[in-house]
Amino acid sequence: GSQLADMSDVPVDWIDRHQLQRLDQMLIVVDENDKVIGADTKRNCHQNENIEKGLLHRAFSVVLFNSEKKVLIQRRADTKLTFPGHFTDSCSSHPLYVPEELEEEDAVGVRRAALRRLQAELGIPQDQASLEDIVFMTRYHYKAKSDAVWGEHEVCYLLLIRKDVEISADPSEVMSFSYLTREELEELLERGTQGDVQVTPWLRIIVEQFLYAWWPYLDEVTQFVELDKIHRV
Ligand code: DMA
Ligand code: MN
Repeated sequence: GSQLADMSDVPVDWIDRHQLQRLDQMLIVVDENDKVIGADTKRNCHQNENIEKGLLHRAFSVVLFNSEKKVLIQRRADTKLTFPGHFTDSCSSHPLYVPEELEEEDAVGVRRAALRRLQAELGIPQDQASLEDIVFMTRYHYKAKSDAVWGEHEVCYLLLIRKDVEISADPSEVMSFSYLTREELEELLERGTQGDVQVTPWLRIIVEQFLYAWWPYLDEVTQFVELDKIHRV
């Protein structure tokens, strides 16, 4: 009946071509101490079947504050493979298994990857954010399912930027974005808890485990830098 007619309207390739192509990118496979042990595709790294066997990859999250000390929050595009339509941090992704992004001295490889994605996802012009603007704060190790097939299992580098930038977001990555005060972010997480909106598990981790503590001290935030620690969350 009408059920079948409705089904035929659902596009089979609901994941857009852009996201599909990105599934072949090679990510950095690490052990629980963030030591590089190999490479695997974005596709394999994000399948729960592999994650359950222990597959773990390197990732980063950028938290960008503007000069008013508001934080940039984005809503993921509906075409994202994992956590579509969820509210999340300013910009998250993965360093690739290429020499420039594998370089570990001063976390420069991860910071290069962050710059690459800030430009691609948020359209931040090259002259408005540089490697020096990106502060590596700490790492956390977490696992989270998106649905029955896809999920995350990462050692994630938490990166901080304080800068006023121009944004022209790529709609195939980002549905919308806004700058929130601490109170507004708290409210967003509460709406997430109530089930009114969807919030990525890593946004909640970042805010509850780190940002609430750092926010009052943003001008002296380097006191919270932990170069060797990996938080297990
Ligand atoms: C992956 O983010 C990284 C974290 C910290 C979850 P993502 O799914 O936004 O990556 P990408 O934009 O590369 O698809
Ligand atoms: Mn990932």
